[in-house]
Amino acid sequence: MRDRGQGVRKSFRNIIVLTGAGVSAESGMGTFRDKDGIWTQHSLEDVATPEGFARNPRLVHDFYNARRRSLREAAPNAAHTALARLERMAGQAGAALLLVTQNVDNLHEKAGSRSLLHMHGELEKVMCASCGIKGPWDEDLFTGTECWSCGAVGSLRPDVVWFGEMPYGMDMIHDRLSACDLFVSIGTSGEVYPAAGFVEEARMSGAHTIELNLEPSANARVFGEGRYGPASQVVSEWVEDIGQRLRA
Ligand code: BV8
Repeated sequence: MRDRGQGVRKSFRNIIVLTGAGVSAESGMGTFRDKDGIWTQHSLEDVATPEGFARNPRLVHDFYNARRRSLREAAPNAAHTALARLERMAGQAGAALLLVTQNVDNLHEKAGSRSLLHMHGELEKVMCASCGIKGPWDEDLFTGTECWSCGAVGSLRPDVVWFGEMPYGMDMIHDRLSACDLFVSIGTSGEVYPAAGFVEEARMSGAHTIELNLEPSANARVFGEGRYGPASQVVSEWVEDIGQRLRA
């Protein structure tokens, strides 16, 4: 397909979108490393590691119960709805799109995204450390809560990936990164691995890489393109642009 005077216009066939806490900031969900962020109020080691959970499960349950409760009031913002729109436009254009989120909230689902992978797990899911069962959970969790399957007491934990634990879906993510021609990172500081390394993998596959963030992230210089400002604005504008290229 030829651009008007800008050489061959590439319409994208394999799109990967990575999101972080910044995409949910305007929905009232806290980010981690911004001023007054979650990690300024809680010690990451105490509430987001297996060791912290073993040391003080009550503290960890209180931390996640508060975030699960705040999720009930949260609604998707324009960035979430724009990404759900992008998924539909990509489908109509015969392009594949995978949305990988580091977020444990359910705002992408609420906005209509379906091709979605929660690599750090989900706030509204729990798993039993005794029998391994996993399931939906949208109320408070306590050290005395009994597993509905094996009856163990105190073995239920949030189904989220803590530091030192293997993120979910890594095989699929690496497969898709090796074939992607467009990689977009939205609302993440680029401080947490392996997610922060995805842009390098995408570049190695020859993908066009873009960062959409409030401000340049730790690995901003690795991206081919950057657009900065609140996600509700920057993501919506970018989806409009890409939508035209997909329809071309
Ligand atoms: C792994 C859980 C290996 C749920 C999270 C030593 C020991 C062990 C591991 C390590 C180590 N050193 C390094 C590591 C690796 C470690 C790591 O990267 N540590 C960092 C801190 C250095 N990673 C891990 O441990 C990972 N696992 O490596 O396993 C392994 C191998 C084999 C076998 C077993 C294991 C697991 C990492 C996952 C940890 N869990 N969350 C929860 O409570 O949420 S991470 C946590 O950080 C969240 O998931 C969050 O999504 C993630 C990343 O943060 P961001 O989303 O980027 O949020 P942040 O606040 O940082 O930034 C927000 C951005 O938004 C900013 O840029 C801001 O400008 C922007 N923004 C703000 N407002 C807006 C906006 N943008 C747009 N619009 C706005 N309005």
